Amino acid sequence: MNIKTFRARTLRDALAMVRAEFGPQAAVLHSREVNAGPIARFLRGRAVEVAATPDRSPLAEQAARSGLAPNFGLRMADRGLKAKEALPPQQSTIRNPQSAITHDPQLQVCSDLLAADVQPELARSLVREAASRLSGGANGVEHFRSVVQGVVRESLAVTGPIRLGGGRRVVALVGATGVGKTTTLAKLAANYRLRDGARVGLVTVDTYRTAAVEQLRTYAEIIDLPMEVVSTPEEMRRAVTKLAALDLVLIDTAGRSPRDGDRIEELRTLLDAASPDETHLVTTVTGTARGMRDALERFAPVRPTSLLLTKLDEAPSLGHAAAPVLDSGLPVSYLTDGQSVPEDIRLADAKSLAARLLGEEVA
Ligand SMILES: Nc1nc2c(ncn2[C@@H]2O[C@H](COP(=O)(O)OP(=O)(O)OP(=O)(O)O)[C@@H](O)[C@H]2O)c(=O)[nH]1
Ligand SMILES: [Mg+2]
Repeated sequence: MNIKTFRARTLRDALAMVRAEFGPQAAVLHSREVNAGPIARFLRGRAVEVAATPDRSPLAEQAARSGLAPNFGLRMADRGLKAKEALPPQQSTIRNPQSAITHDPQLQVCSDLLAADVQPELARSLVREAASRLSGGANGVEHFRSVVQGVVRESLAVTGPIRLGGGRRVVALVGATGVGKTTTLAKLAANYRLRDGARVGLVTVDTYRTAAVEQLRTYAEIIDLPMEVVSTPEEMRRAVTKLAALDLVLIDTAGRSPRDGDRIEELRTLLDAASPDETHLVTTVTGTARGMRDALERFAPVRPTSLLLTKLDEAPSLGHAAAPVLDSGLPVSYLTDGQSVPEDIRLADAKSLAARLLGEEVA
């Protein structure tokens, strides 16, 4: 399916662009207001984004005619696109997100993906791939949705739990400031110590903000774990050697701004001295797709082996995270969904994560 996004100051202008490019048969799959906040609107002006396709299926058209999808699947030729007629007055206020209601499985699922903030390129390739697997067509929207989910599941790797038993395991958490590294590390430490009875030690390289060291020390004391504070590669080597008899050594690091190249280099040198078996890039899903891609790119020098997604409880939808997660090529390790230690952490499960990345609510 060919889908393109058009951006203009008003919905009317965006629809005119759709029509100019795709002709009168175009179907609008999704629209949303961008710069919705007052500040963004003040700085950049109001803007509307419309995703449309020139591919019209008879079913979508039928749905549009039946009034099921008065805005989406709109056959623009019928309305002549004379602004006011093309859009009933109540549609001048666009809710965000919106999804079409059509009877065409491909259009419906695509529209739902866009409404869930899945990036248009990804939505398009998922729908295309799913359609190519169904030579006889989909048996309804839910069937098509499950095939799309299957496509995502296949390209979504998960790590499984940190496995102990083959000698001491060294696991480092890295990531931007405030994403939840220390809290997550405490959750992992508490679970491995209290639930599995593993011998766990902590190392922190959080040297230039004593408050952060104290945060980890408090957890170390509550859970009753040895903790080392290091500031140089040499100290890191010594600390890891000192904790050699343990089952699991968890390394907390100071948040680095993804833009701070020097500090990432410093972090790389420190971590190299510990030779971690696993390096989890901790990323919050409360930000934007661009922020996630940025973090992935900037932290590449520390060679993360997995992605650990935090603050799922604060994100209304994970659709925006689908493209960066899948494009990263990294398996996902854990998901966190709250501030409580040790409860709010779960092992990533490919099936439910795939569903959530496509914007579905999973209990
Ligand atoms: N809602 C929610 N909050 C979380 C989650 N994980 C961590 N937090 C909160 O996010 C804030 C920052 O957490 P930290 O663990 O200190 O983050 P950090 O990455 O160690 O931060 P720096 O060391 O400053 O880089 C704290 O208020 C945590 O309670 C989560 O899964 N959900
Ligand atoms: Mg921290």
